[in-house]
This record gives sequence, C-alpha cells and structure tokens, in this order.
Amino acid sequence: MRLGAVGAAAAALIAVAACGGDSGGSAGTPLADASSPPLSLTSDAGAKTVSFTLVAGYNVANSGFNFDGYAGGNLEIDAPQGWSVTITCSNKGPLNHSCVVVADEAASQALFTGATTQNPGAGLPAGQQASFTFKPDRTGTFRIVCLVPGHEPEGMWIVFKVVGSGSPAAYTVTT
Ligand SMILES: [Cu+2]
Repeated sequence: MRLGAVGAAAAALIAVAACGGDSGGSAGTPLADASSPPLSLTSDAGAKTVSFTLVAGYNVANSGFNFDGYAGGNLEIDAPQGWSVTITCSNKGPLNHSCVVVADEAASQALFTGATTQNPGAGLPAGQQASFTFKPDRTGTFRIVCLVPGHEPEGMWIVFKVVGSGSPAAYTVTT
C-alpha cells in the first residue's frame, strides 16, 4: 500500500512537470545580470524603447551555436507591444551568424518589419556586428534565431515574447 501511494505521488509529480513543459515560453527565472554584458538590456519606459545585444557564438555552449551563451530556447526576452526594440547582433565567430525575430520554428523570414540583420541566410561574417530596430505589433511567443542554414535546427534560437503591457525583462528558462 505504501509503495503504491509513493508511486501515485511520483506519477502526479511527473504529470505536473509535463504540464509545465507544455506551457512553452512562460517566464522562468529573472536574469540577475540582464543589464550587464553580454545582454546589456536597457530600457526607457517613457520613450518606450528597449535595446539589448545578442552575441552570436559568445562561448562554447552548444558548440558555439548560441546567443550570449544561450541556446535551444533557454533564454527568454520579453518586450511590450508597440515599443521600439533595438537589437545589436554581434558575431564573435568563427562562423557566419544572423539575428532574426521569427514567428516559429518553421519561419524563414522576419515576423516584424525590420526585425532582422541584412541577408540573414548568409549571416554576418566573423567579427562583425549590426543593429536593427523594429516595433512589434502583436503579442505572442516568438523566437530570435540565426537563419544561416542549419543553425536554428542546431539550437541557435532564444525565446522572444511580446507582452501586452509591463516592462522589458529577461529570464532563463529550463528546457
Ligand atoms: Cu548562426
């Protein structure tokens, strides 16, 4: 009987964990050093502007297929709808990389006007950086990815959530 009860409890815990995993993009743990490099997240509520930096190939995490050391959706950046979002995409190399806001895994172009580095399929050469600014016009849970072929499937993407109100924020997400 006791073993049975423990088994049931364990099954319930697993069910809860599975549910949590399905919620996809829900806020994780606030990133304590979001305003520090490499992310350098800064925002101005009055001007409704937010900016941050994504360093492609920041370190050896995920074999270099990362932004600021994050990959596979384990970083979530939130920005309010209608704010002006500026992303600096800095390629620490050695491969070409790009930064693009896309709708989902299947998307191959920017979701919002201007929400991409130029020629994202080719990417920025090693050592180069580029900034772009866009204004998200709808809420939802999206992605920032590298569109150089093969890189997003390799895990080179993070979560970008457009929220209806509130402040810009960054979270680490357990995947
Ligand atoms: Cu890439």
